[in-house]
Amino acid sequence: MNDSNASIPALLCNPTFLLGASKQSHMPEDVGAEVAFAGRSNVGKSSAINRIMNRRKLARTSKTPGRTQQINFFELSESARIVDLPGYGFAKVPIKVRQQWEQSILEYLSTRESLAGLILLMDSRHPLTELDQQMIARCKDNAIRTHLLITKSDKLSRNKATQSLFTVNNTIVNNSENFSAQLFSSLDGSGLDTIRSVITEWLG
Ligand SMILES: Nc1nc2c(ncn2[C@@H]2O[C@H](COP(=O)(O)OP(=O)(O)O)[C@@H](O)[C@H]2O)c(=O)[nH]1
Ligand SMILES: [Mg+2]
Repeated sequence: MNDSNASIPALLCNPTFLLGASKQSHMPEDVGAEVAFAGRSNVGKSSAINRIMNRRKLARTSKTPGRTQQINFFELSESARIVDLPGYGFAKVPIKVRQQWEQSILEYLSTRESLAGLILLMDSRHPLTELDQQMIARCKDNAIRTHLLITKSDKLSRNKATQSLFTVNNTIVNNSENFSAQLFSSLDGSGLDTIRSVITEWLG
């Protein structure tokens, strides 16, 4: 599946890299609205951001997990941004560095006024890992509207993918306010329309 820019909401058509911040004082001014992407290292955050905005190399993608260490901001308009949070749970990174990333994610989630909602990616083959559950708990603590993007669905049969979504709905979405979920694949583009609508609705 290859979509032309024509099928993309106008807001998502002209993203530009704004800056990467390793601490709060380096972040863009906390005004307007932003949608942040979070998830385990290597889950496919950068690929999803690129696919959603139909850009090959907007967010860097990597076969080497743990490369994105900063909080990366992309500008969509004067008052709307997309944020790529550092991936959590990458085992090969020294524990101190890992704790720093995790701390910066938590700080971002608990303080960022312009955060309109979080897209939390989970691997469809094994959603709701312990770290995912911890992240979901933080979203609940901070009353953050959260869309669970169950990705790499191309790696599963349709039946298995549906089961994965069912599990997530049953475990989280049906018992919690502010949560929604969908299947997605950056590879074949399935679920693109839905995720684009969620983002534009949140930013609009
Ligand atoms: N099959 C498949 N592979 C994917 C998908 N999304 C990402 N990948 C691959 O997973 C690896 C990590 O992706 P990346 O976007 O860098 O993950 P990030 O660390 O969360 O930003 C790369 O090798 C991607 O090509 C997907 O939907 N399907
Ligand atoms: Mg990345």
